[in-house]
Amino acid sequence: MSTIQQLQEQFGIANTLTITTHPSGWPLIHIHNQHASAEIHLYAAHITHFQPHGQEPILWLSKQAIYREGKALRGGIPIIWPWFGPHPTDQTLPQHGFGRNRFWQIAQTKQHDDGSTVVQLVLTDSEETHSVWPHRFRLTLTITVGRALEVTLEMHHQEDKPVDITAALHTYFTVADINQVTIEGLDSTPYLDKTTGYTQKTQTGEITITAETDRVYVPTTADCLIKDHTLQRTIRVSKAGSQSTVVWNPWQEKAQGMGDFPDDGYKTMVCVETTNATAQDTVTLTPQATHQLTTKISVEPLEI
Ligand code: TA6
Repeated sequence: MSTIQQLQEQFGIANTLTITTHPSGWPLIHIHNQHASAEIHLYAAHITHFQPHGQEPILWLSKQAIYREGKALRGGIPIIWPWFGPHPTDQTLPQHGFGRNRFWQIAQTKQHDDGSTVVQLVLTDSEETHSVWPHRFRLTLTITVGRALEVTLEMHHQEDKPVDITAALHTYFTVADINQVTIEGLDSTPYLDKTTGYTQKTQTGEITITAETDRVYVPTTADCLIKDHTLQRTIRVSKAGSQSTVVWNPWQEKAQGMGDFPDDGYKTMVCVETTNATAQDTVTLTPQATHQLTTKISVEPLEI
């Protein structure tokens, strides 16, 4: 791997993008432009921070996140790929695939005339990934940091036979007080309730979180609005290339059971995930095909 100095020389952007060593020893990209600040680890292509100027941070990152190779960071935007949840046939393989616990490489960085900054990271197959998933691929994550944060996961299948993919941009959002949050955009949408053994239900009205919540809404391509009545702001989550949305909060007991999650952390976070997560919305990549999964995150004033 290149040294931090080499990465900085090759990819740094004066007054905007620097690459330093995080206390974990891993390379960390810092962006500070006219619109926002952001931080991105090369480990897992993990965006751990996004904050438009004048706003509280948008992404939630656990104070107890574990920075250890092979383990996913708790918070930010884990890249779930090429399977969502448990592996469909082999329970010995890690939950949520392997995109979120490998080092990625920087392909390019650039500055746009509108003041936004782009970072492109790649992960390709290797002998090591073949031991977990025997397929050839190229993943490209394009991150645009402007007034909004736009993240596109492009998956290029490099084989002669089709392959099935489920995936997620498993975004953890910061909220001031989960009791003062409503999530709009999924009214009348069917969902699978993972807390009751994947039973099929239908959403009525807005979502409020008052207990463990783990739902796959499918089908939906709608924007979600996370309305934070304490911070008086709305986070809009728009998406493309996605037919499902996952809403997750572990609540008290599950939070206590996770070593990398503060006991009271569930009060200040909620995941609203841009996904293709079920048999119903699995993406089948034909030979040499490409699929893009995009999430766009922006902040608006709260309108009730
Ligand atoms: O997306 C929701 C979910 O699949 C939940 O079921 C919950 O387990 C969460 O992701 C976190 O999973 P992780 O493997 O990161 O602990």
